Amino acid sequence: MKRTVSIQDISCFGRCSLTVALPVLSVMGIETAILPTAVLSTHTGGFSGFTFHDLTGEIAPIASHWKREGIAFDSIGTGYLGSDEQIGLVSDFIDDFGKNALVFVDPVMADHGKLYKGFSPDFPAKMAKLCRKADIIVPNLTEAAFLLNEPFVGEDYDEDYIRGLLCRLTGTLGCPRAVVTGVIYDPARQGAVAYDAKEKKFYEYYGENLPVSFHGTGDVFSSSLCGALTLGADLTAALKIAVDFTIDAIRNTMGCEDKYWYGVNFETALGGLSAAAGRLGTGEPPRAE
Ligand code: PXL
Repeated sequence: MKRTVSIQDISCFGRCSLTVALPVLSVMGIETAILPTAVLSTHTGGFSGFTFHDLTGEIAPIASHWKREGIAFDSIGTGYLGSDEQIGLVSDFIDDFGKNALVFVDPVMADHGKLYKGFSPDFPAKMAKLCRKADIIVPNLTEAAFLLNEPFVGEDYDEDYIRGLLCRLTGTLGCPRAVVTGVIYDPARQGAVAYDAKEKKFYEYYGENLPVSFHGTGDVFSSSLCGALTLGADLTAALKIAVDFTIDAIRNTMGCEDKYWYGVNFETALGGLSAAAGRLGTGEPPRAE
C-alpha cells in the first residue's frame, strides 16, 4: 500500500484542506498520515470570527518522532500553510523525508486575483521558494501570477499565455512539473493544463464548465491529483481522475450556491473516485465514460 502525508491545516467546518484530503486520499486506497499545521473553527474564506490555533511548534517534534520510528512516505502533499515560519519547517520536512517521495506542493494562498485573508504581500515569494523543492506544483491562475510576480490577467488569456505561464513556472521556480487549474478557453469547458519540463510536453484535460463557484474545489482537485500520482498514474490519467472527480463534486452541489463557502458535496463523488483509482495500473482507462 502507498503511504502519503498531507501537511496543511484542519478547518473544522467548511470542507477544505485536511477534511477533504484525508477522506479523498483514503478512499483512493492510500494510507494517509496527517501533519496538521493549525486548527481553525472554519476556513477563512466566507466566515467571520473564526478561531485559529497555531500548531507550528508541533511540526518539528512530530517529524523527529517519525524519524525515530523510521517512518517513510511515498509522497508528501502540502496545502494551506499559515506563515513564513511554517514554510521553512515544511521545507525542512521535505529535506528529511522527501528523498524517495513524490513532493506535491499546492501553493494555496490566493484566488480571483487576490491573496487570501491574513497573507502578507511577501508570502508568495516564500511560497515560490518552497515550490523549488517540489516535483509538481498545482497553482490556480491567481497563485501562478503571484508566484511569478506577474499581473493577474483575469479571464483575458489564450493557450499561448497558459503554455508560457507553465514554462515560466517550471523555469523560474525550478520544479520539473506544473499544473494550472481553472483553465477555460471555451466557455463550455473547464479543466487543467500541465507541463513536464523534462519531457517538454503539455498535458490537458477538460470537463463541463458548470456555471457555479464553490469554496474548496482547489483542495478537492489537488488531493485527488496527488492521490492519483501517488498511485503511479501518469499525468494524462491523473488529470482526468482529478478533473472528473472535481466536476462530479461540483455538479452534486448545484442548488447549494447560497452557502458556497460550505464547500462541495465531494462525499457523493467518492465512490466514483475510488473506482477510478482502483482501475489505475490495470490497463483500463482511469474512468468509465
Ligand atoms: O481551501 C484553501 C484553504 C485552506 N485552509 C484555510 C483557508 C483556505 C482558503 O481560504 O482559509 C484555513
